[in-house]
Amino acid sequence: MEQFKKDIQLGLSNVPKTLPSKYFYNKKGDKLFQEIMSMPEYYLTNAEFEIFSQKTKELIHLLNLDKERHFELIELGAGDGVKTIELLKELITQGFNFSYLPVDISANALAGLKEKLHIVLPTLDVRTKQGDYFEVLAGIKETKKPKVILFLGSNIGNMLDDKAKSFIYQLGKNVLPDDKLLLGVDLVKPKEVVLPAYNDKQGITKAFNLNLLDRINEELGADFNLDEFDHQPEYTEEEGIAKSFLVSKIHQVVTIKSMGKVFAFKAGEKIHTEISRKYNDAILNNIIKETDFKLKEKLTDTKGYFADYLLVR
Ligand code: AVJ
Repeated sequence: MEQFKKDIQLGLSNVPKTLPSKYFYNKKGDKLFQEIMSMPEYYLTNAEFEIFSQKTKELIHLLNLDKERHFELIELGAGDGVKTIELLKELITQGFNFSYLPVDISANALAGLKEKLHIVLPTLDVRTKQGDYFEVLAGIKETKKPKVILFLGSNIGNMLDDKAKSFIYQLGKNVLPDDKLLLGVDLVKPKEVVLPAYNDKQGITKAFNLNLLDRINEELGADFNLDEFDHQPEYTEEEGIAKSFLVSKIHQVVTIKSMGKVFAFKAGEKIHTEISRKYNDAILNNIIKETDFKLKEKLTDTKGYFADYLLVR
């Protein structure tokens, strides 16, 4: 709560104003994101699901795992696990000896996932881990078991490249030298495909973005009028970064009671709430160049929208 307050205070004092995208994911935000993932415009989910369901055997082959040795399959930000279940099923069918460790900040999401896995894959050893990714990884490094880390869904895309660099570097510090990383990323492509994914006709993405203000209202006692803000996505293929903004429709002043602060918004003033980075080999190579990870292989969907990169050292 205190951190939330600090981050909001800092973001709204910035010029231009910003708010951190990590705060999208409260209970309502989790639900809205689930809805986003099933919209026709949000091609990312289907594209990565296609890779996991159609190229499962190839993926397992690339991972080059030892059937005789128990390993840990760790998923950072596991969410609903729909894609991963395709992989889990095939690993079980092929007789691999492993545990699945979904890691998430949301205890809610983990409980739902565990319940689902218990029904669809009752023999699977599932050990949910709630908390910060690095804390969790540091805690399981000691097991000395071989590890495969999954970081899917282009979740890394919410980080600026410098942040992504230190994230992957940190990841490397928290696993053993032979451990593998499977990184799912959305690929750079024309705006005709990308923009609708962040600006759907039903307005779900808009509601997702506005929910941030609603959360500040509820948790910090603010009086944002959600009707007075618009949702605005931006993207150019040249830059390769989708950006989401909330735009104040009018000149207005918002009070955040628990902070004892007021913030003024000019008509047309934007709050930057999210980046969704898109990638290609060159962008990713630049990100990992100062880490000891290398791109080993990539699997893409038939449309070439999305890629799962295998990174090894
Ligand atoms: C969960 C970060 C991959 O950036 O595409 C979806 C979040 N935001 N629609 C993305 C999101 C708006 C999503 N990630």
